[in-house]
Amino acid sequence: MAQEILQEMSALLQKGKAKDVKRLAQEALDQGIDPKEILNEGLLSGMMIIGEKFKNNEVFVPEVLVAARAMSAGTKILEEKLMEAGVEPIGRVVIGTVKGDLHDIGKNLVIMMLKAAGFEVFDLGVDVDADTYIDKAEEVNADIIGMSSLLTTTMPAMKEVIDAMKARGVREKYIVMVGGAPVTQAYADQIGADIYSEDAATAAEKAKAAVLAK
Ligand code: B1M
Repeated sequence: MAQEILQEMSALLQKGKAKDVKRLAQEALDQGIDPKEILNEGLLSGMMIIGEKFKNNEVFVPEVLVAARAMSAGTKILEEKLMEAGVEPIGRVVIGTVKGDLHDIGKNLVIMMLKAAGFEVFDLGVDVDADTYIDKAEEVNADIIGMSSLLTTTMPAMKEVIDAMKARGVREKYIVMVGGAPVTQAYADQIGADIYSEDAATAAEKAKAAVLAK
């Protein structure tokens, strides 16, 4: 019975049916299913499938965004119960698109995959300057600072953040993760970032591996 409702939830999430996912999440809670099981088997499992399909070009941005909305709808229903159940995040990520850059679709996909992987995520939005990243990371005791850049002209802003971290003496406190269409592993190495990934699913995998290895 529990497996049936969770499988249905996962399938509906993959189709982006937010209202149905929300309804089933409530039904599952009402049936007494553990919120952690609902999160893992009903929501995250569906999102991971979408993430893999996106990586393999089997689905595209619109499908991922509607699935993300459906996941948020389900997660909201579970949030309170999950807090009560004491589900600890695996780590905290402060993330934003760098100064001068307004592109946020890719960043939002990365956020979704990070949440799906169990991270607590603090989204700073777009056009984020160095001090804002660092101040927030200090405030929430983050593990990772994530930066997205879509323009060749804004890529240097990533290095400015790393330089500001060094100047404030906090570079070693945080794992620095970078990405965005023009960013490459070579560029990430050049500016001294810790993690580069070319897509959202890999970003979440690498982030998880990095905090677990910490
Ligand atoms: Co812009 N734009 N844009 N744009 N735009 C590009 C990036 C461009 C390549 C288009 C082109 O000319 N072919 C070009 C950049 C050229 C360059 O620098 N080499 C460009 C330009 C020039 C501009 C403007 C300057 C145009 C103008 O005004 N003359 C302007 C700049 C505004 C600014 O930022 N200051 C501009 C504006 C815009 C819109 C506002 C219209 C809109 C953005 C809407 C929004 O984001 N809310 C827009 C869009 C949509 C694009 C394109 C078409 C699509 C970008 C996108 O969302 N891709 C883009 C062309 C293209 O890429 N084909 C383009 C889908 C997204 C899922 O992929 O963001 O790469 P992506 O994210 C991936 C990975 O990169 C990775 O994971 C994601 C998912 O797999 N990833 C990370 C991303 N961030 C990561 C962070 C990580 C890890 C992985 O760790 C922290």
